[in-house]
Amino acid sequence: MTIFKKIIDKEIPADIVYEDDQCLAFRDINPQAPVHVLIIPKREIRSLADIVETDRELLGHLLVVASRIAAKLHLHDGYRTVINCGAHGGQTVHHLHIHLLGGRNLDWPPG
Ligand code: D5M
Repeated sequence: MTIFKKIIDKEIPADIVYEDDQCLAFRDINPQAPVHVLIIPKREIRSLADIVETDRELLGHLLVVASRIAAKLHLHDGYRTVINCGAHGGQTVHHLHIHLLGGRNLDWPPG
């Protein structure tokens, strides 16, 4: 079980900004920008490498939610969404999550 599953189950606290039956969004504990939110499916999926065709609707929903949260948090000048996958992608928590970063000018390319 990952730390994110414990957040979903409300066993440990998080600064939740959005929740519905399929997903949860909360502020990253180690923010890399003024706004740094993680959007996660409630169903346990390890990474983007583990998704299957039937996850299509859920993944689309996560992106719709990311867009809505960005608007709600006034990221009118833009923002970035990132999915780290596996060791080379820098994934440290093995529960699929979308990073939503904004509130400053973000560098490109990432390190
Ligand atoms: O990103 C995993 C992210 O998860 C990383 O930015 C820290 C964040 N994190 C880890 N534990 C917590 C808790 N308890 N609350 C909020 N955020 C957390 P990755 O893409 O896997 O490197």
